[in-house]
Amino acid sequence: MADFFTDVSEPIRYEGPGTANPLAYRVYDPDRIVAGKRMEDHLRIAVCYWHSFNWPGSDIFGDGTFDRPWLGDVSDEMDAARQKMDAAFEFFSKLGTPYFCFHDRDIAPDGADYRETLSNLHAMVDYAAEKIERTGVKLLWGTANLFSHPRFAAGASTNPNPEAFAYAAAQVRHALDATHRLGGTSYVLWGGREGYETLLNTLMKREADQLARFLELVVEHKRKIGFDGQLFIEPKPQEPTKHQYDYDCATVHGFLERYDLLGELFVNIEVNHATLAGHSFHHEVKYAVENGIFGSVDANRGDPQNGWDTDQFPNSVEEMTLALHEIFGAGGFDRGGFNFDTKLRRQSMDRTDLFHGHIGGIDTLAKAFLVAMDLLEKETLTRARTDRYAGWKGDLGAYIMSTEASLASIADRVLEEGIDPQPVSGRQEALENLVNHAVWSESS
Ligand code: XUL
Ligand code: CO
Repeated sequence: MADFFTDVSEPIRYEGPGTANPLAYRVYDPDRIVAGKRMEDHLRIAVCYWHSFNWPGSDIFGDGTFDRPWLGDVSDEMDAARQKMDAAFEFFSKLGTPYFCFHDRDIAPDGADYRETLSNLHAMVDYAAEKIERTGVKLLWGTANLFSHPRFAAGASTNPNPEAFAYAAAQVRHALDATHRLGGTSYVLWGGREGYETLLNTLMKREADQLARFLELVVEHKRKIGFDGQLFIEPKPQEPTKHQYDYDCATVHGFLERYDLLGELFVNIEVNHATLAGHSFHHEVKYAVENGIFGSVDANRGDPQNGWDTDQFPNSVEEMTLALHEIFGAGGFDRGGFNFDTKLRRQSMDRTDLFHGHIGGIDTLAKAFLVAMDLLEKETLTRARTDRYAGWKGDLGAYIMSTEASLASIADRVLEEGIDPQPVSGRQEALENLVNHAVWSESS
């Protein structure tokens, strides 16, 4: 089997901040022990199949620009799928990261009918199982592509046609089985078409009921096959549809609560989806962690000057640090991890650019992780937060939260005790400085 990534002959290694080698990690040091655990086991980094190996660098105005020989000759689609998988596993191994993620259609082409599609999938899952065995690269999560084919133009589970629901159910059944077989630690549901283009033709409540029924069936199947991984919903407000039902973490949380699915499904938070929803990534992570629905992360970044999903490689230590502070402050990942749902710019056409993108993103993440762990160890933000709410631990705070209190009894206490609250500083700038000091001084 010929190598595709010939500029890189060995796995990318940690060489430390002083190295001049652009194809080395300066911060990501898989074996470094942080808080009693290897960095690799904390971060659980995955490479995504779709942007890195399926996409030729095309956009809505132009053709593919990338040098991707495995996408070239598709006279035999299964041969092409095997070549693509050879390239993918070569890349995963050379990058030296532990996990990958895939959609069913990323690894196996559609057939003439569903029977053939399924047999393609099974053959490619067998091929992937061999690769996993041989390389030691593991599966973080699998998912089903329920958005590319025209049959899903009006949605998958939320489609007005129950046949589309059934087809989507069949795909998820087999994608979940494949994930289980390949030892995946979780499974993702991203509802790219689970939304509407116009309300003029949409029964919104009916579509929500269908989506909930779909999720119920997935949860039931997960139990039936003994898959002990976690199920994740990936929120995104819009794109490709005008409005998606899994808008953001709070919306997904409300939905899970309404349909009695809390504890069964968690969220996979993508940085650029958070910003499209008008939030910061930090906000989405904090909401999920504090409400018990946090699961996993799709690491990337958007461009603040445009309003679409640019899926760029993360390069802001600060943006990542604040979110990682919440994740690792709450104990880190269970079955999730950091999946690089990232794509190169269309002009980054060389195969080696794929290494540069991932190496920079992974070092950014590793640096943010070290800064977050430093902030946590020194309790810089956690102590400031606890102190700010300390009053609630006192007599008045406890009384208000107890069932003894009423609006009238609280009002009486204000009069009797002469309660006269004095405003205190929120210390925002002081805290911002402390975060910056940690970013600047963390010595990796
Ligand atoms: C789309 C997106 C997807 C999901 C998996 O914006 O993020 O690639 O991560 O379907
Ligand atoms: Co994603």
